[in-house]
Amino acid sequence: MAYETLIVEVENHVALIRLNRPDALNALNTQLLGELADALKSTEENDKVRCVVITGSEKAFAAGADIKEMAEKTFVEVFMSNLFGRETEQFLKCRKPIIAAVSGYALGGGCELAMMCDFIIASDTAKFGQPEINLGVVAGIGGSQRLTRFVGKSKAMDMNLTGRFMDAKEAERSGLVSRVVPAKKLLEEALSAAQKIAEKSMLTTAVVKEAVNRSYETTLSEGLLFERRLFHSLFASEDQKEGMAAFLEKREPQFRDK
Ligand code: CO8
Repeated sequence: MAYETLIVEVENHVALIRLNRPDALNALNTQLLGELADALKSTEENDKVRCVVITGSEKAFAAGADIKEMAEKTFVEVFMSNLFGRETEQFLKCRKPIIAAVSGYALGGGCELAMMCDFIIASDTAKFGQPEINLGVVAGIGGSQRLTRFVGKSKAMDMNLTGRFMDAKEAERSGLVSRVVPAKKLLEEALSAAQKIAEKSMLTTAVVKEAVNRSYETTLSEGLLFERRLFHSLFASEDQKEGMAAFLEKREPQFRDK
C-alpha cells in the first residue's frame, strides 16, 4: 500500500519503514502516526516479513509530535480523540521484532517512538531529548515512563526538566541505545541486525519479546517463573528439536516457525 508520509520496502524478509516528512523533520502528525500504525499492522499480517526496521532521515529520526497540528487543540479535543493513543497501541500488539535506526534528532514523540521499538541502533549524529517542557507540556507517549526505565531517575528527570539533548555516546553509556555506528553505516548495520533476526525461528523471537517485555511489568520472581515456563514450553516446538540437533550435527539450523 502507498503512503504519503512513509516509504515502506520489503526485502529479504525485512520491512524497512522510513518516516518521510522531510519539510517538518518527520514531525509526527495524525496522518503519519495513522499510516505507521497501518504499516505495522500490514507487516504483522505479511508472512514474508520477519523483522521490521523503522528509520527517518540523516537529519531527523523525528523531531517530535507535530507542534503546528497540536498548538490550537483543546483539552476536550485531545482527550476525547485519545490523541496518539490508538496509534501507539499498535506497537504493543506487534509480535515481530522492531528495530529503530536513529540518525539526527529523536526528540519528544520521536524519542518516544524509538523507545517503543524493541531496540535502538543510533548513528553517531543522533540526539535524543524530551523537550516538551519548553512547550509547556509533559511527555505523552513514554518520555517520563519508558525513558526512566532505560536511563534511571536522575537522567530522566534531567532530560525532562531541562529539555537538554543527549548525544549518541551518552545514550549508549546510559543504556538508551544498544549500539552506535557511523552515520553512513546506520542503515547497513540495522538491516544486517534485522537480517540476523529474520533467520531465527519466529516462534522463538516472539517468545523472547514476551519474556523481555514482561520484565517491565512484573516482579523479579514472577518474571523468572514466566521465563522458565516459556523455556519449558519451547520444548513442545519442532524448532527446539531442530536447533539443538543442528548444533550437535555441526550444521546451520533450518527453522520452520513450528
Ligand atoms: N512539529 C512541527 N514542525 C516541526 C517540528 C515539530 N515537532 N520540529 C521541526 N519542525 C519544522 C519546523 O517548524 C521547520 O518548518 P518551517 O521551515 O516550515 O518553519 C522545519 O521543521 C525545520 O525545522 P527548524 O528550522 O527548526 O530546524 P533547525 O535545524 O533549526 O532545528 C530542531 C531543529 C532543534 C529539531 C527544532 O526544529 C526543534 O526544536 N523542533 C521541535 C522539537 C520539539 O520540541 N519536539 C517535541 C514536540 S512535543 C512532543 O513530541 C510531545 C509528544 C507526546 C504527545 C503525546 C500526546 C498524547
